[in-house]
Amino acid sequence: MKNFRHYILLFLILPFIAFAEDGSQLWLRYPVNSKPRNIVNSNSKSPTLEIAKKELNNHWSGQPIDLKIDKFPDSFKDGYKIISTPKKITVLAKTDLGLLYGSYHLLNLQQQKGSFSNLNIEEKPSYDIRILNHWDNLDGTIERGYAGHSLWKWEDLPNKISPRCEEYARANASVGINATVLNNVNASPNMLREDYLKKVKVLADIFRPYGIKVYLAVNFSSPKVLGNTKDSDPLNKDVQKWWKDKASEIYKLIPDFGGFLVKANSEGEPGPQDYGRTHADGANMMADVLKPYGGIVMWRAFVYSPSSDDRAKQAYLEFMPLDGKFRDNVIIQIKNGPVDFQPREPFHPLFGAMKKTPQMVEFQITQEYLGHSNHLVYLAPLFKENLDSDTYSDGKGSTIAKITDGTLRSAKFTAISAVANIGEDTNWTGHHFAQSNWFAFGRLAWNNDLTSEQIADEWIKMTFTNDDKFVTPVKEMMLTSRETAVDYMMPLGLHHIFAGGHHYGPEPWGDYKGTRADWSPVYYHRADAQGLGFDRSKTGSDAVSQYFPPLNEIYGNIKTTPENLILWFHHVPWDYRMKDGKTMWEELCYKYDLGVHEVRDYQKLWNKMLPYIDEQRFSEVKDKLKIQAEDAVWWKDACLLYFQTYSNRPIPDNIEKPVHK
Ligand code: GCW
Repeated sequence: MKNFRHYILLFLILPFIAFAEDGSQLWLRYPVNSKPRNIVNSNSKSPTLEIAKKELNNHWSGQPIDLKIDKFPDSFKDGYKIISTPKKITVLAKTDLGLLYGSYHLLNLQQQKGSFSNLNIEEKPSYDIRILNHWDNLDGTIERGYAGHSLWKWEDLPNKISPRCEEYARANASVGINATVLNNVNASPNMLREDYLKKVKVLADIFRPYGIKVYLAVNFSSPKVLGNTKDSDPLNKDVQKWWKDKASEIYKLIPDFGGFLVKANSEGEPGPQDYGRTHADGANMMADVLKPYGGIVMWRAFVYSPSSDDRAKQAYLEFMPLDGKFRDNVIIQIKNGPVDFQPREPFHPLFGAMKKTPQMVEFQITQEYLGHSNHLVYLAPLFKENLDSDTYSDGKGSTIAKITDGTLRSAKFTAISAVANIGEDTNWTGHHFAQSNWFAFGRLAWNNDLTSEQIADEWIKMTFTNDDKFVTPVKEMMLTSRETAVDYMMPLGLHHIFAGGHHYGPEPWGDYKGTRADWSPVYYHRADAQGLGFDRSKTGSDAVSQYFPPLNEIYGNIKTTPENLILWFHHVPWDYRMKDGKTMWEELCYKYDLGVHEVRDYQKLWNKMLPYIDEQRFSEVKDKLKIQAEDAVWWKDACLLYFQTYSNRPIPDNIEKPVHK
């Protein structure tokens, strides 16, 4: 009898479990066939193909599908073709993974209510390696993670495996992400201990059928710490042997291991410079041990020091002399901007400048500097702004996209990376809309020609609804949201005026000159009685000279610098006339105020959306928007009241007066 009651209870709650609207399903809300169909034919058999078949048999409601391996040139990579008639669909690819990607393409189209009777699609990825960087620590915490603890339960592995690991792989495969760095670039040497490698192997085995290769961030001092070598000098034979043996140990466990990501001589991490060696000496030593197995080294260019006159210049100064000195399985991983994932930065001047060294972009999906998981900020416009930036390195049209995807310079392999925003929160990313940033990175890594709008459109339809009354306004909100965040945080090229080490709220008054001048907000905004902004022109730090002509001239001249970067490159007088006739001070007030109003508009817009979606996600987003609106006012008040102590000018009358004192 008791059992019977349990059954009744289960029956009653089942629909709620199946349709839980807590965001855990991400964009993978494919309809479930009441029983699996048998609609897929294929001339190949592999765990990857089995996944493709299962997905289609469970979720596809259209015509029968043939999945076929076919002959394509090597350049087709993980690409696929989809051809259809009203009676049948054929997916063709060079590899099983290509067929899996083609299958997800169909399911995604179905979600967007596309038509399938006359398809003629050909897709191939822009980049070979489409990689997430997790900043996950071995103790389960995540550096700059705002969605709970790490998905990797190191203490449970290798014996107990969370089902979320496979769900993670599936979500990534559905957007074409094919690689992951499991651990923080501030890497613990323990990551390379034998017991941890056995745990890593288990994850690699789960990810493999989904086409995802595992990489590890490694600590440069690992040989000394783990192997008791005298030092970790890359030219020390014992050190080289230690790495060689370690590589062999790794590849025995994980034959398709991807390689190493290295943060060296950056923010206190060890590196080759500790022994008077260069980044190239360090990177090449690792590249040599990985080479026999096909592994690569992603060597980060994120370096700066308190002694530098302008942090934005240092990576260029350190890396340019090394151009052409790296092995061919090394790629330099460069943050999109020269300082640090700010709401807006110009592109990093190293892009295009190292002509003999492959380069890849590092974006940050986790919103370290964009309101953590509290603010709705859709990042595709930021990613696109960077990828579409023309560096002029090889003449007009030398965009970062073309430099990094091999179009402009032939490359042995190409890659693109981003710091993940994923954690064990039910909805994976903390904010429901932060899922769109994971999705957007994957989509752009697959096709860097897509527009932010296309990606938002896909994501909204897959994640929420196809109803135009929802799609159109919400898309508009997403597309403007990055500029809105810039407006209420750091308009006109202001940067790094965040509070403390957490980088959440404003602290333009922050002055850590006694300890680290280069972490002080005052170092970046340089407000004084004359004006505001960092002079990086010839009269200042001359960072502009690191850009190719004509950009060095354009950025070097206050008149031609785009106004959205004017305070990045110039110390601008408070009464300087902006293009719209306002003074710089008035423009600053106006931008902060605009940001606040924009968030309030999002609140009003969102309030009307309940009829189109579920109550749970509606109210969770609503609550987050409330925080964002309050934070926007906090930013505006803090920054305007502080800068006013230098400008000595009134806040214009048509602008909402600070509510804070
Ligand atoms: O953005 C800064 C972060 C650090 C981070 C570092 C880096 C992993 O504040 O937390 O460390 O950059 O990218 O190495």
